[in-house]
Amino acid sequence: MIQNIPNLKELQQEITRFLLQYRFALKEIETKVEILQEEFELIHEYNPIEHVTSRIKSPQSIINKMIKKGCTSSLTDIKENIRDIAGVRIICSFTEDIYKIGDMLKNQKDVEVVQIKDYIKNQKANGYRSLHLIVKIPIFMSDRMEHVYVEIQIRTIAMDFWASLEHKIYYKYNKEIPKHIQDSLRDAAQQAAELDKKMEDLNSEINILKAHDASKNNHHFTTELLAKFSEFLS
Ligand code: 0O2
Repeated sequence: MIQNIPNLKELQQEITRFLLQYRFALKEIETKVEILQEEFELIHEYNPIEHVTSRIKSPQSIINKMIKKGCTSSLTDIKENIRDIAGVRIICSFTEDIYKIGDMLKNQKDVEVVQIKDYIKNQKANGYRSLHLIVKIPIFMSDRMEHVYVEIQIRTIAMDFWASLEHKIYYKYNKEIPKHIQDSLRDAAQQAAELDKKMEDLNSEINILKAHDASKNNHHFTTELLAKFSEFLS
C-alpha cells in the first residue's frame, strides 16, 4: 500500500497537468473571442456577441463519455477521443452572426478546424440547434507544446434558452421521455427558430432604414458643403 503512494502522487500530478492544458486552451479561445468582439464592434459599430461562457467537462461526464465511446483510460486515448473536455459557448444576437463569428475563428492561422457540426442547417431530431466547431489549438507549456481540442458551440439567445431548459428537463428525468413531451419540446424549438427569424427580419429592416437615413444625411451634408464652397469662390 505504502509503496503505491508515490505512484498515486504521480498519477495525480499527471491528471492535474492533463487538465491544465484544457484550462489554458479555454483562456486562449476566450482571448481570441474577446479580440474578435472588440474589433467587430469597432468596425461595424455593433456587438454580435451577447455573452461567452466556458467550462471544463466534469470527471463524471468524461467517464460517461469514455464508456459511451468505449475509450480506454489512457490519457492519450481520452485526449484523442473526447474532444469536448474544454468547451466554449458563444451566444450571439442573430443567426447570421453565428456564421460570421464561426468564419472569423476558422480564419485564425493557429486554429485548426477539425470538425463542424451544423445543427442549425441540420437540426437534431429533438429540435436542438447550434453550430459546433471542434478546433485544435497549440498550447505552449514550460517544457513542451501540446495540441488541444476545444469544442466551440455558437448559438443565439433563443437557441441557448431552448437547449439550457431541454438539458435541465432531460437530465432531471433519467428514463425515456414520453412522446408527447418530445413533441412539445420539438414544437418549442420550432417556435424559438421562428422568433430568431422574426428578430433577424426586424433587424434587417431597421438596418435598411438606418442606411437610408445615413445616405440622406450624407447627401444633405455634401449639398451644404458644395453651396458653401461656391459661395467662397464667388
Ligand atoms: P454537456 O453536459 O453539455 O457536456 P461526439 O463527441 O461527437 O462523439 P456528442 O458529444 O454527442 O458526440 O456530440 P454533439 O452532438 O456535438 O454534442 C456535444 C454537446 O452539444 C453536448 O455535450 C451538449 O452540450 C450539446 N448538445 C448536443 N445535443 C444536444 C441536445 O439535444 N440538447 C442539449 N441541450 N444539448 C445538446 P454533452 O457531453 O452531451 O453534455
